[in-house]
Amino acid sequence: MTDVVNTISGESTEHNGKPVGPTGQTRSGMTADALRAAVSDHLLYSIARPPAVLTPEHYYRALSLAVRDRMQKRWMATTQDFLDLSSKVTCYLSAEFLMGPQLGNNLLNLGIEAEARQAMADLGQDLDVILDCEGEPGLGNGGLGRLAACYLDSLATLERPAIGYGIRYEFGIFKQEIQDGWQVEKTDNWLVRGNPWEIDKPDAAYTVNWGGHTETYEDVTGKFRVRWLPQRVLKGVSYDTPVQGYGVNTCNTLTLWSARAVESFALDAFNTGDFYKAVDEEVVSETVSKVLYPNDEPEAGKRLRLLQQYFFVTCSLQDILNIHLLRAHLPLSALPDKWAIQLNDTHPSIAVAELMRLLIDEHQLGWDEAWDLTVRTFGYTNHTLLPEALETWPLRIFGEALPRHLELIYEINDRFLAEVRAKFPDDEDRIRRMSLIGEDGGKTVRMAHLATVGSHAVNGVAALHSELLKASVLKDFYGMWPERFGNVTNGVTPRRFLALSNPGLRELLDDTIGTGWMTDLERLHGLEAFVDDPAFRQRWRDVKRANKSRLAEYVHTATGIELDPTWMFDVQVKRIHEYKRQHLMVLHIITLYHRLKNDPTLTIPPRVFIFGGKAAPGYFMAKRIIKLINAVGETVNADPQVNRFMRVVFLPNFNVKNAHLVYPAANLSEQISTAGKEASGTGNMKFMINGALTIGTLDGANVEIRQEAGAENFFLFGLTEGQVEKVKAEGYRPVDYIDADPELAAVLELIARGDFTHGDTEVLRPIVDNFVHHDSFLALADYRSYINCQDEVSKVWLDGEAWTRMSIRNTARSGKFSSDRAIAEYCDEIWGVGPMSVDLD
Ligand code: 26Q
Repeated sequence: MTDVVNTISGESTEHNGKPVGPTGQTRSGMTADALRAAVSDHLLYSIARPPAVLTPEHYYRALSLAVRDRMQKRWMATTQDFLDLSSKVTCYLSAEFLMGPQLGNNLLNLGIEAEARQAMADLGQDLDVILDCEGEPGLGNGGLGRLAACYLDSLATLERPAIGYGIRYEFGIFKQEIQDGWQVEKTDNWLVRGNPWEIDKPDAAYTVNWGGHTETYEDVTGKFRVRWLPQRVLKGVSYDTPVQGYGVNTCNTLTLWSARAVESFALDAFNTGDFYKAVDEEVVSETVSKVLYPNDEPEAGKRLRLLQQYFFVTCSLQDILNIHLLRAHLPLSALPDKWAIQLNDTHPSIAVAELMRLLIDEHQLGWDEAWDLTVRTFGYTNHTLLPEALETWPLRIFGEALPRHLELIYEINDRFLAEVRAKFPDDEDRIRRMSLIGEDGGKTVRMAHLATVGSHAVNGVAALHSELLKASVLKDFYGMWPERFGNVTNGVTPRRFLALSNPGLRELLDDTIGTGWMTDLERLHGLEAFVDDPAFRQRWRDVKRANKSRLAEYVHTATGIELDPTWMFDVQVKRIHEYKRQHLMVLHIITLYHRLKNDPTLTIPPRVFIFGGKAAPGYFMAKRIIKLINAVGETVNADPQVNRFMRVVFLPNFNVKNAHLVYPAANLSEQISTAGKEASGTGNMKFMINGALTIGTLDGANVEIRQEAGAENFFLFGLTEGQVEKVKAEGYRPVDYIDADPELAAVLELIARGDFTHGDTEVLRPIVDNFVHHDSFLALADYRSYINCQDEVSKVWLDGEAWTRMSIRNTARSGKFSSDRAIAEYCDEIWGVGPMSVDLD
């Protein structure tokens, strides 16, 4: 490798004798030559390793830095534009952003994939190997965190000015290993190998107060004011990551806050000679952004979680106000005209009280004006109806941590309840139901109520979910302000979940309908014209087959299990939860096992059952379900009588990176939650876009998926939400279903007598007991309908041509589920944020 280095700029002007363009091109040039020179430069100046020791990992970092350089001008131009221009900006506040690997996505969005491949080849490297070096920042639990990431991609692609605000957890969601069939959690120290995408801004720091008490005082004008005297002070520093839109100059920002000790605090201790107290202080402060909490944790109601939420919310709001005042010195009264702040579930809902505090205590606004600005600025998206998942904080914990906020919440509540009384006189029961303070058990602060009262728009994430929201958990609020309630059905980005992860299908689409689908997914409808074209159907099948081989290879490496890519790939990947009913899918597997064992002459269309997903470490039943899957898998896979027809795989550590291999390889997508429990689901959309057929209940976005696909292209089973409620109200008795269905009884008996656990009858007893005595999510009530539906699936699978037609139609009709459509709806109906095209000059 020989580079000619320009002695003034320090950048290569020549590489292996070839010119790379004018000086400066190594930072921004988009040709293969410029990229190659840029990577060489970074290997020398940023990675600082001699050629003899370079590994693909080093090339990964050098290429990533070169790609980041290429976003820099766009990034700064975008940022400068929204400071200069009067465009309204969306701020998406989310405790989680599950971004996934960045390199491939950034190459795609910048339009330089081929150039990068060539550049790396010139350097003797395979781009795919380089891409595989990237780990993933696991800064989210699942759907909600990934949705935030898809929305950032769409906001940038639609040229909407936006900032994502969240937490830079030092440890993301744990890494899952499977040992002896059990989930084992390993810490995810994702930052150890550095993060080439972020830029730290130590100068952009905000103070965060905590604990202590409040006092009143008279200000210079004689006005009565409140002062918060905190017990602890720390600060948040920002780490910014560029979010490049596809095919546009817009490059937005993801700002993640990291907690630090306040220097002056540490210094005080140091000066008095107590060096160790100073260090201690630092250690305690830095724990705030240390670790992401798993959902479904019984222990999640921890003080530290509240501190995390307050920490990132106050830093974000201070940043917003700071930028606002910088923007041509706008008055605070213009806040709602220049900013739309969206609360991703209740996790950032303390923002309602915090903005009030900042406006009143720090910026001296009066209550009425502050409240008006607050409500007009915030929107709230709800992601769950499960009562146990609705966030509440014990009043004592809340008041000790945020004494000023508790006062503000009392005041908000008093004024709000007065409004309720005016509209619904003599209805004290309604007052109790709607109060921001819950009185059932110990007193609590109800965060969903706070978010609803403090926002001008409240939405659910699928049509059914938004209806149920209005009819159940937020019913009284809907009665109060019907105009606030709406729906925005979730979407997923077609860049990552089609173009990037399914290059075979991408090429077929480009050849068939052109490339416009990437930013206008409705154009997939153009595929309908090719459903009857046998050559096209053959290519469709070839793509799917290749994707299945790719996944099979990965499964073999990860688990040692061999898969035949001609078999049906039947997949359920998502967090493990009883309401999602992974155990219902296991009952189907055991049913087939039982049939095959009882009838040696029986043949069935061969299937691979693939599971993936993490269980919250403290969720007992979810961890048993993983054990159940692996126990059944071990038995099935080892039995020559059945393994000719079925295999069971538990794919360890399901995450965004390996999801890229999973969705494109699926024939059948399992979306089998109890109706009324899954707010939307987004995996269901990723499968559909990639041509899988869905077997599902009428839950979440499945309802709309079926509407779009057509009932004849969707395998429907199970009780509806209304029927579920009715069965429960009438007193659900799982044993009645067992007594009425000998096959179900036999299946449960196989588990109970230890057929999958080497005769051990204890390991899976909690699962059997749960089925028989509780079954809170009505798996047994839906069992027969599910099994019959699966038998129908197998029948259709036998007709390969019919299946292919249905598969094509599913993709062709999946356009609605693009996050571009969802973001356009948020922008038009909630945020009032229009496009701002960014000019590089
Ligand atoms: C709360 C308190 C303390 C600790 C953790 C949490 C916590 C963290 C994450 C609670 C919930 C979550 C994540 C929820 C989530 O992912 N919900 C899913 O959101 C998707 C996007 O809208 C929907 O498609 C899914 O239906 C919904 O389950």
